[in-house]
Order: sequence, then structure tokens, then C-alpha cells
Amino acid sequence: MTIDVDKDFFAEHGYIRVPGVLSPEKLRAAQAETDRIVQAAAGVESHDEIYDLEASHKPNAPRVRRIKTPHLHFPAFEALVRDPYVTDPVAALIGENIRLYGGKINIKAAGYGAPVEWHQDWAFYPHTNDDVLTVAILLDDMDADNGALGILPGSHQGPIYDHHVDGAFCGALDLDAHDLDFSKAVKMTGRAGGMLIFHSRAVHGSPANRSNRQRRLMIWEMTAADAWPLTGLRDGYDEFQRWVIRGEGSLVPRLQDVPVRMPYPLAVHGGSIYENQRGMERQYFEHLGAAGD
Ligand SMILES: O=C(O)CCC(=O)C(=O)O
Repeated sequence: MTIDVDKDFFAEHGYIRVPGVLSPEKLRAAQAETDRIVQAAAGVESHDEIYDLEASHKPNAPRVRRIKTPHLHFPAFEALVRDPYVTDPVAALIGENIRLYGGKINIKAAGYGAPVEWHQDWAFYPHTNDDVLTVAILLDDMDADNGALGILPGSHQGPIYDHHVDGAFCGALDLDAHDLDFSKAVKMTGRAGGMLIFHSRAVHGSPANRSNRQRRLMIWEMTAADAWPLTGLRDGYDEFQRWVIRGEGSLVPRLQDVPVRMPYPLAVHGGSIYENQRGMERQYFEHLGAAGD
């Protein structure tokens, strides 16, 4: 089954909102599982395959910035991302054959949750065609004060911008090299349980969370199953095939004339976008600092 989404709006602006994707029960279950995983970070010393940590994290006072690849570690999240209530709106945009490329839950804790500098997801993982989407499910209400994601409308139709500094990838736009008007960004405010889908070339970013309300965003990177990553099969063919979450894979990549700039040489700071972006020379958003103040 596919549902109706406003494809024309998506084509023009590069994003759409789909409210009420998670029922109240499913939302509560996803929030509770996220809380459980965050609490289990007590005792964790440093970034690992599950946790990306705030600079101010301490094992006895855990501060989690991201849960990495939740679908690989927690069956509840694998079930969620394979469920038609999540993939139906995506199928309406890119067709019935869908692959999951990656996933994460970004946690902007109240008072100090870290910003994410302006970037295009496509800069990290260019594919043979651009049916490559970012599918974000709001686990909390996202408003103007708690670190709402902002998107530059129409930017998905533009170039792929330089995300390098000093010759190495850094996962963020070089603010000096490009003349973009970030005041035109639209804040993706919405209610918990809603979904936001945006094109992987849409320029987006989000400020630190200074409010007293946390903002958790579950983010799934989804592609048409005939889009093959130009950086190669990260985890081998079987794993690539395992994450066809709807329909069928294809050995025939669909090729499009798409703008590509490879994310090499690798970022000086690896492990997550937050770490990659430490390499930037000039940051746009306020970073609250190591002590979180
Ligand atoms: O969590 C956010 O607000 C930004 C997410 C994002 O752009 C990313 O993790 O690549």
C-alpha cells in the first residue's frame, strides 16, 4: 500500500512533513526504548559502536549525543524501520523497492544538546542516483527553541557543496567558500510521532538545545534499492542485501547524472558527524562547550 504525500511540494522544496506516523503507543514504546539505551550509557568511558557522547560526558554522569545504528543493536528499532507505517510515505516518493543505508537517534539533551553544522547528507554517501532520502521521526515535539532542524528549501536542486577543510572531509559546508543565506532556512517544527522526509542534497543543520526540553530525532537514511553507494559496499554484499527493507534489491544500478564530490580524504576526526565537524575552521552555530555551559 502507498499513501498520498505531496510529491510536488517535495520536488520543489526538498522536504515534506508527514504528521502522526507513530501511534501514541508506538511513540511511547520508541521513547521508552531510547531512554533505556541512554541510561545504559552509565559507565561507558568513550565513544563506541553504540554511543556517540557529548564532550562533557562522564561515565558517572552520562551524556549521550547519538545512539548509532539502532537497527543493528536493538530489535525494536529494526522492527520499526521495516514496518510499512514507516516505509509507506517513503515508497510514495521513491517507489516500492527501498534499502536502508544507515540510521541513528540524535539526542539533543535539554540545556546542552550539541548543534549539527550545515551540511548535505549526500556529501557523506553519494549514490548512483539521487533517490536518497533522510527520514526523520520526531520522538519529542520539535520547536523553535529546542534545537529544531532547519532546511534550506530548494537547496536539493543546487550543487553539492564543498565539505572539506585543509584538504580533508569535515562533514560540514565551508561557510567561507559558499554564499548561502541561512536566514531562509525553514525550521522543521512538529509534534512527536510525526515524520519529516528530506532529500539527501537538501542543506540542513540545527542549533544547540538551550531549552529545558530534550529533542530526540530518530533518523533513517533510505534509498531506492537500485541506488548503489559510490563509496562502495561498506559491509559487504550480504549485509547490503539484508537491508532491503521493502520490495527487492537490484544488481542493475540506475545511473543518473548527479553532482558528486567524494568524501575523501577521510575526516581527521572520525566516528560521527559531530566528530567530523570538529575539523571545521569556522562554525555557524553556538557550541556550548566541553562543560556544557
Ligand atoms: O539532529 C539533527 O538536528 C541533525 C541531524 C543531521 O543532520 C545528521 O545527523 O546528519
